[in-house]
Amino acid sequence: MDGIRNIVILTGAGISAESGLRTFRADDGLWEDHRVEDVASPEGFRRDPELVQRFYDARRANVMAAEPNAAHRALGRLDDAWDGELLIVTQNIDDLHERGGAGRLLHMHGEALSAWCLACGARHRWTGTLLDEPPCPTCGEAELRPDIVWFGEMPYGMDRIFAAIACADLFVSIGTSGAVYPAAGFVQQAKSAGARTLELNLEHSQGSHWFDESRLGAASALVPAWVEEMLR
Ligand code: BV8
Repeated sequence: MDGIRNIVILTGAGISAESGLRTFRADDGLWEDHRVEDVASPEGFRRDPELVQRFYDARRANVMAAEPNAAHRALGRLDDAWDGELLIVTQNIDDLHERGGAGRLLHMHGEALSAWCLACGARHRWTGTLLDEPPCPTCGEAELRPDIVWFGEMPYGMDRIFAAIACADLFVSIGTSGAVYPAAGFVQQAKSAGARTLELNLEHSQGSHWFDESRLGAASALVPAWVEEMLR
């Protein structure tokens, strides 16, 4: 794709599905077992913190047991080799992009392997559990919550994301249903910034009509092929 210097890539649960991490809206999706507002909202956390801590302790254990797949590794190769601007914006809370070699990465919905202290505001890499209310390593208070952006909360890094989209030549969306905002609105912003838009997904997403091109299939096949094209 000639004339492309600045790339923004948005990823969702679909890119980690082949690593064994459940997506949200599939028949066996995460939201099948839990009402979103019960486990992924500040209100739900106030109402039943044990339910929420148990939910994310299980997600954290699943993330640590998972391995990056060919799609994560291909984006790691692109990140190494691409000498233009590149930003991978992920909605995923897993660390498979990092383990796949990506560095120019932003977790807009937080990270499973991070705990946030509500008493002192410190954030800590966390691989254990939070259900047992461990003390904060900085202030000692037992006020740690998952460092996750819940519904109704402001996503992380919005300024950096909007700035990257404003000067993007190419916007690529991988493995996302386009159901959750503000992420689902990025393709429109990219389009109005004059960027070319490409979707790589198992099926058409809710925002498919905004993309110049949609390639349907598994991320582990589509992403390495697309990266090959970009680095040719
Ligand atoms: C906010 C962390 C104010 C938790 C998550 C405008 C209109 C309507 C509603 C709103 C609006 N603006 C805001 C809202 C409210 C709300 C929202 O969007 N509600 C929806 C339900 C309508 N948004 C918010 O509350 C956001 N905050 O708005 O704050 C604000 C806004 C702007 C600026 C300032 C302030 C916060 C939302 C974040 C919530 N936290 N995650 C956790 O992970 O537990 S969202 C969570 O759900 C994910 O992070 C992700 O974002 C979303 C799930 O979507 P996907 O990742 O796409 O997964 P899904 O299962 O849906 O789809 C998978 C896709 O992959 C499918 O298409 C499938 O075909 C494909 N696939 C499957 N396998 C493969 C594959 N593709 C390729 N290969 C495969 N193998």
